[in-house]
Amino acid sequence: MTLFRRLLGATALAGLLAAAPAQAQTQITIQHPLPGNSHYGAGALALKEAFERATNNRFRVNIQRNDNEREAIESVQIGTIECSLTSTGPVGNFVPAVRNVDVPFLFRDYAHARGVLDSEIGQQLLAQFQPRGLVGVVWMENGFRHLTNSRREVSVPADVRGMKVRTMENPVHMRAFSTLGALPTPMAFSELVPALQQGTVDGQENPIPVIVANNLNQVQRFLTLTAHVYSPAILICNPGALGRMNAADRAAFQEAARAGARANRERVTADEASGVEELRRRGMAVVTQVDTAAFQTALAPAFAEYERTLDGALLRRIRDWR
Ligand code: EAX
Repeated sequence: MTLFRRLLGATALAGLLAAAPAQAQTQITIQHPLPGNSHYGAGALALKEAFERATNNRFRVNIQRNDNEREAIESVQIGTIECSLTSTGPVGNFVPAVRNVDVPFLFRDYAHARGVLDSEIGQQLLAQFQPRGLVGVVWMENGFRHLTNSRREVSVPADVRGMKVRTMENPVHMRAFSTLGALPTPMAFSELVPALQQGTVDGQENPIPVIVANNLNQVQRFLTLTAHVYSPAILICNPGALGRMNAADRAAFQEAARAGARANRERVTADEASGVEELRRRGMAVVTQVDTAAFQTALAPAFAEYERTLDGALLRRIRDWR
């Protein structure tokens, strides 16, 4: 075959390949409310890298910031985005059973919380998402929440009396703060900083990783290490989006989500180790001597209500988990 014919053949083939569309990547959008340089950012990025690698880039994971968690979950429900990485803050409004893990002082420490959520208890809660048109893919972590405010040092329940405290859109948390005599004001995270700047609220509560990542030291003077509630996070996805994956890709996505959860928890652990010192360095007055027993005693009426209105048996099972 002459050189000319061979060149002609090669050009035609190149032309054919160029014309053939590159296999379209399937886009998966994950929204979360925090900066990229955060414990949520770390989790989402690890998931992205693991899933794109496992699928040879047949899938592309787009990570977007949306600091209105309820809105993001609604978008997952209607399918305008595929997934949301969110705290359980507003999740109980979609899957009521999740409110059980929002009870203050329910978890003793990180090992207890992570153990329960990774156990059958956590899996049974995830299974409750399907009937609500959502998929609970994996538990991630926000962290133990602490109170900050701009008015005074807080170390006992009486110190929060009459204080306007921003809470998440979460009736369990709101009940706790009203029981302490504070004035809980529920709002999305997107509204928090303006509300603190304008004095609409005096205080708020969040884990150290969130306070550090969002520079809340710039709008809050006092930090009290109340650790009053463990704040789980969760990756929630649209059933249709996951249903369109073949079995191997679905398994790869689940494995990537687990890798994301590991990276997220590692970041929380790291932020917990350095965050309080970092906030002191940024000028916050940190109260470490907190009368936790007094807060638990003051919350007794709320605990009694949770036993009645939530799943009392599940709460006991979680408390007894070892
Ligand atoms: O999930 O709303 C909140 O205070 C949450 O902790 C924050 O959005 C991270």
